[in-house]
Amino acid sequence: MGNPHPQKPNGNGAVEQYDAIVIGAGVSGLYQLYKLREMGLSVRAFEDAGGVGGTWYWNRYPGCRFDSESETYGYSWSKELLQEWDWKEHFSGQPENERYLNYVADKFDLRRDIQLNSRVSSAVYDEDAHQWEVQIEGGQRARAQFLVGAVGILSAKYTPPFEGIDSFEGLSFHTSNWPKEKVDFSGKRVGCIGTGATAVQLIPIVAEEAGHLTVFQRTPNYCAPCRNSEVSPETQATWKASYDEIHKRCRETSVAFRHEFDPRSALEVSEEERLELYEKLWMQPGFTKWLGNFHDIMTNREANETFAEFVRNKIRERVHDPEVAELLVPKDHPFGAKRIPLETHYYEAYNRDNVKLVDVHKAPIDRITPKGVKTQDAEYELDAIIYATGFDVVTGPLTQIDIRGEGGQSFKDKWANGPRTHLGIQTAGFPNFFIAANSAFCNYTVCAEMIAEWIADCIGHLREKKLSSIAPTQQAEDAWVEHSNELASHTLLGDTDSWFMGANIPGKARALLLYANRAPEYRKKCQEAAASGYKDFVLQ
Ligand code: N01
Repeated sequence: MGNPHPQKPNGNGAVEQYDAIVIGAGVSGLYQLYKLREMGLSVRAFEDAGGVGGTWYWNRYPGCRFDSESETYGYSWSKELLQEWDWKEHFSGQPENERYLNYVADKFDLRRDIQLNSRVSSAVYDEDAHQWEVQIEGGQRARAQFLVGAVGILSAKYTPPFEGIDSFEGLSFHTSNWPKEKVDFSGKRVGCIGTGATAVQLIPIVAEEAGHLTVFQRTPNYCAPCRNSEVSPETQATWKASYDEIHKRCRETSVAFRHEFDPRSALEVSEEERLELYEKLWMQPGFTKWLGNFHDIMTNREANETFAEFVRNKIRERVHDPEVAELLVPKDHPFGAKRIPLETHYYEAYNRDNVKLVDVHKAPIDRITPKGVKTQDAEYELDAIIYATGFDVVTGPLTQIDIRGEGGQSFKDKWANGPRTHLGIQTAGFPNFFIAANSAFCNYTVCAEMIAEWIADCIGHLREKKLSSIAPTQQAEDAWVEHSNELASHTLLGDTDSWFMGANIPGKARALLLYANRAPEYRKKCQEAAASGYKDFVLQ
């Protein structure tokens, strides 16, 4: 069953009826749509963007690429797809990633059930009918028994509410809403606000092109070399011959990457041995230096400090001006308590004559003026401002939709102090509403696939048993929140102001937004919940 004109929103007032509605056509949404359709459900995916791909549609800024190894980020669920797709780079760039997800949409004929340019504004649960009714901006309405929010965790962009922001006479961009056409910065005076993972990818490229680049940094990060390279035909062939093992490995490691923590403590080996490992890790691509490091760098401040200082010295070696280098060296938080930006020539950008680093921790941004950025001690005239200022993570993508559960309760109110779920997937009082986004600390696709499969199995169970709804019990949800907080308390994450803690948005409640357990443990808990016959859920 399908809408004959899925690209064209229907504004005629009729309410369309489906078995399931998926919000979002990114990595999670595409697979969820595929899974549910395979089970014979009529499904409609509503996607805000003008194309599929989610993150890889919106984030078109120069330098945007995976920080996961390409061979572990691609979907694992189709052997045919795995054999057909050639990754060009070890850390594939946005254009290729967007092409990949379009290829998937075409190969599995997903487009006929995806309606683009359709932003879901509200979703209301009808308790009598056990159905969700969603409204699309513009007035279109659709109903379904099951609603899946596949909206991602890093999709609600955040721009600080600087005074005067609309008065700027030059060009402005948020990195997560980057134009499709190439932006020409040549000869221009460009400002970049923010130095998170996004800015770290973008700065070296814009620095090469712009007449002048001013970087407004509030907090420096521990950035580690990405060491990206092209994939040779031999490596491609090896991957294709060993995808089963690659995916098996990803399912076994703590973080669902090919890396695994070293079981030794950083403090139990000699300094020489420690440095030898650090140098070895440093030379390797990707997150090895984080996720292949001594296990206790994430839990013990003293152990962490041994590697943090190693990274600080690497930064000092690369930046010529010692004052600039010291500004780029993080001292206020442990290594790994924020996501580690992977970089290519990031620190060298600050050795260029046309790049200036401005410390907006010391003198914060006061306002945006028609001519540029005014900090508390100077004004910077600019032709373009890039806001690399991040996202309202995990909660933002869902709370910006007016979701109403049993008794008309507001999802936004329920999540006002942080996410409240059981297993990260369902929330009490919102039956048949599933969250298909990987909010655990692990490789995005690997965990997102597992979650989409869990949701599909759960819906299959309901249909088989002829049940009309499922939602976790309040006790199960409370226990899950407590368990998540308990796990977080054994890490160094809570010590740091990061998006992991919701601390990047002024006024946002402080709570760990991701589930800090080992990926296999998380999978086991999800499997046990289903195997128990969903005993922690209310089934009707
Ligand atoms: O966002 P961020 P991001 N005045 O929140 C600054 C993923 N990702 O888009 O640190 C001045 O990390 C803010 O300063 P501070 C990845 O998971 C993946 O860079 O709050 N500055 C910070 O420097 C990543 O972690 C890839 O003091 C202000 C910056 O803006 C996540 O997305 C690539 C400010 C925001 O950094 C988010 O990264 C890119 C203000 N008022 C991103 N407000 C891959 O490689 C904010 N800032 C796959």
